[in-house]
Amino acid sequence: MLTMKDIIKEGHPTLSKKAKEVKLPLSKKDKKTLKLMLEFLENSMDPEISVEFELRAGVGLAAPQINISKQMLVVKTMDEDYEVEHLYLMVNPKIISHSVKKIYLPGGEGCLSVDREVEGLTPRHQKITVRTYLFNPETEELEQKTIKLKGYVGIVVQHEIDHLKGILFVDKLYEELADASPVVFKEFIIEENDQNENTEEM
Ligand code: UDB
Ligand code: ZN
Repeated sequence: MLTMKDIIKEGHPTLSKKAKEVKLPLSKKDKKTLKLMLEFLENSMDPEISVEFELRAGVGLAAPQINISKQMLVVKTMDEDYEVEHLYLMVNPKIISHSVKKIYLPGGEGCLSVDREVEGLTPRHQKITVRTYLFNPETEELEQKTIKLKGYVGIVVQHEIDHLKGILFVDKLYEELADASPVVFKEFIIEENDQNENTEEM
């Protein structure tokens, strides 16, 4: 299994390099890497395993972060309404179009490869269209797809694709973003209106 020791940190040259395109069909090793990356995200979200191995709760991981300079990434997260789970094991992803409108995480981003508190906001496209191969870890099938993503999940995918280009979120920090909107999470709204706590509708 992967632990935080396997994740390289800011300053490591691999994090600043453009990752290489993956040759298809996928090798056994590349399939193994994708599955290991998914297992890390799952372990990091498991209440017991994450505590035992001191894993930070990860929503996305790119292969360069485990010092494999190839265009592979895994994302596993909910959308901002906690309604749909998004699971993507991407190979050779490319953003083929995006909205002009920008968004950002109001608390700023973090990164599994950045071990310090960083202040500042990172602008992201509100909507992206990604042309990619998607790997199914159960069937081991690889399928070329074009997927449209928006909001929080779109931010996570843009953060991971940046890793494939050798870019860290700390390279794109702004004190304020006048031309972008904050992503609003459902949970945050409920907490701010505590007279409505525990109401089912809304
Ligand atoms: C993360 N996790 O995995 F909304 F249960 C971040 C870290 C850096 C804080 C571990 C995260 O945001 N977890 C999270 C978020 C929730 C609910 C929840 C857990 N990444 C991935 C990364 O570094 N990939 O390279 C950083 C994110 C910041 C913006 C997008 C990715
Ligand atoms: Zn990151």
